Amino acid sequence: MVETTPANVFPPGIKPFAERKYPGVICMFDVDDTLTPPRQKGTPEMIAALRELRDLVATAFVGGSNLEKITGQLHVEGQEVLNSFDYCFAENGLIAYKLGRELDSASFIKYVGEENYKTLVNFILKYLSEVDCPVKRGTFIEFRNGMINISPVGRNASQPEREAFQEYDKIHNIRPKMVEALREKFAHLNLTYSIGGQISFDVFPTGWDKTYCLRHVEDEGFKEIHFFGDKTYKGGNDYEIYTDPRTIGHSVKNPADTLKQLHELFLSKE
Ligand code: M1P
Repeated sequence: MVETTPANVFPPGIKPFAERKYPGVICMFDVDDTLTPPRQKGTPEMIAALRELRDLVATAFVGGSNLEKITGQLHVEGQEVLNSFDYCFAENGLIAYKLGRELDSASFIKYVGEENYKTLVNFILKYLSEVDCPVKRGTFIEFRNGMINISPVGRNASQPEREAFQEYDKIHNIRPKMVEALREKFAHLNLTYSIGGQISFDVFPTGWDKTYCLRHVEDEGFKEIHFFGDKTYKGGNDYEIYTDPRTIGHSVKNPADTLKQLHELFLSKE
């Protein structure tokens, strides 16, 4: 059931934002290659650091993936991911939780309409049938709430198959070429194409990038919104939120670098 949060109801043991060491500060994190290796689980060290951080500032993750994948990556035994962060944002914030309660969201299919969507899917499937890559697996289009995700190799690819595709794509530019074709053919739909991972790209209405999640934290009046991400370069899926005037952007190389920067900024100041 979708509920809006009329008031802050903090779970037992979680301090209200105003009682944390840095009230008015929130740290938001991309997931893949910022908190965890791509599509893999976070280390115990990272999970412990995030728990410690939550005592000092408000915390959030903002991933492009769907909620199931992200919670799988951040899950630790005996701890519900939705209760481990103050805000949880999947699909760029189109799926949103605050203090474990689901917030209202918009939908990709309602935005584009069924007829346009069918035309888009048919074009994509035809295009992919003519693309060559080292192997092909299943689930070439993943339909999500706030976006679709398109993968030429297929989302069922194993880890070695993912890596092989990524290397192949660096040489053959399968994804950039496909994005160009879609951009040209579907200009009227006002969509954004974002290559955020190893084997796929996301497609969503323009403006529904990671800055979308910022509307969910507006009512708290945070004075500093720190965002940490690895794909902060133009064209990367962290670029818009990293450069947004409402955030203080931190570009990281990998999860180890995120930990290093967190220690410099907040944790070692304890
Ligand atoms: O979080 C970054 C991206 O992670 C996945 O990409 P890939 O499977 O290509 O590595 C996807 O979930 C994608 O939507 C997401 O943006």
